[in-house]
Amino acid sequence: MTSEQLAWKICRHDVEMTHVSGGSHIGAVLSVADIMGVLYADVLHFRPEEPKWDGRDRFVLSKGHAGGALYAALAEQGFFPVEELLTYYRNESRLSGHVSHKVPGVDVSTGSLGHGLGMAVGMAIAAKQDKKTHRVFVVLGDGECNEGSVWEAAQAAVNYQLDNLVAIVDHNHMQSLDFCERTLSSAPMARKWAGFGWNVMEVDGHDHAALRAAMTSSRQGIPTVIVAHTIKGHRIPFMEQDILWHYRFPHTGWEYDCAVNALHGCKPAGAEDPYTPNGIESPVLPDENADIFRDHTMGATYEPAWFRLQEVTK
Ligand SMILES: Cc1ncc(C[n+]2csc(CCOP(=O)(O)OP(=O)(O)O)c2C)c(N)n1
Ligand SMILES: [Mg+2]
Repeated sequence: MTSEQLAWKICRHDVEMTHVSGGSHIGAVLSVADIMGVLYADVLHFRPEEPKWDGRDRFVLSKGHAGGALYAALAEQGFFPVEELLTYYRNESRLSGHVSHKVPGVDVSTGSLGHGLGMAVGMAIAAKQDKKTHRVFVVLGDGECNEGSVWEAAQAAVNYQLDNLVAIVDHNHMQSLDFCERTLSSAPMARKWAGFGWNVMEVDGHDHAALRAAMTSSRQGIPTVIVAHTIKGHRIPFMEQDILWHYRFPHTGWEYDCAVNALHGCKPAGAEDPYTPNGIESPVLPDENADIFRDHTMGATYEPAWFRLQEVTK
C-alpha cells in the first residue's frame, strides 16, 4: 500500500469510527493522517505478526487523542483485523479513545499530553546503551508543546546526543478550544527547537515526498525534529481549521454525507472504501441554517468582562 493510499484510508476509517461511536478528535486525526501514512507505509520497520520484534523502530503518538489514526494504520498494516476499528470508543473495546498499549503494535499508552517525548528519550537512550540500531519516532501536537515537560525532554535528548531520535511536531496552529497563538503561543516553533540544539527540518506536513525525505535523514550526535506544517481537519473542507471538529463527530445527515463525499473527491487510485465504496449517491446537503463555516473558537466568543472581578463593597 502506498503512503497516499494509507493516509486516505486512515481518514476514511476515522470518519466512520467517530460517526459510529460518537467519539472525538476527527480534526486531529485528519491533521496527522499524512504523517502517519508515510511513517507506516514507508519509514518504520515493524513485523505485524510479531509486534514485539526487538528490531522494530519504536513509535510514540504523544498527541494520543489522535489514537484513531494510529489504530487505523496498525489495522491496515495487519496488526489486528480492520473490522475491529468499529469498536473504537466503545465500552469493553481495547481501542480506547486515547492510545492504549493493550493494542498490538502500541508500545506505550498516551493521551495525557506532554509525556511522549520523555518516554521516547528513554527508549532512545536504552537503544544506544544496548547498541541497538533501531530508531525512535515520536509525534507531538503544537498545543502539546505548551507542556514544560516537552522542553525538559528536549534538553535531555541533546545532552545524550540522541541521533536515533526523530520528533515530529504536527504544527496546525490549533489546540482544543482555540488557535495556539491565542492560547499560549509557542512561536517561533522551529527556532525554539533550534535554540535547544536540535537538528530542525521544516516541511509541508501533507507532502509525502518531503515528509519521507525528512524522516529518513539524520545528523550525527544530534536529535532531529521535523516541524510539519499541517491543517487541522485536512481533506474535509468544512472541518478545516474549524475548532468545532476537535471534539465534534460527524452526525447523521449532511455532516456525515458531505465528509464521506469530500474524501471521495480526493481518493487516490487503488484505495478501497470498505463502508461506502462509491461515496453517497444523494447526500444530504447543509441548509442555510447549518452550523458551518463559522468561527467556533473560544477566542471568537471570549469576552474579558465575563472574567473581571466584581468590585467588593462593604
Ligand atoms: C495534560 C493534558 N492536558 C489537557 C489535555 C486535554 N486536551 C486534549 S487534546 C488537547 C489539545 C491538543 O492540541 P495539540 O497538541 O495542538 O493537538 P492537535 O489536536 O491540534 O493535533 C488538549 C488540551 C490533555 N489531553 N492532556
Ligand atoms: Mg495543534
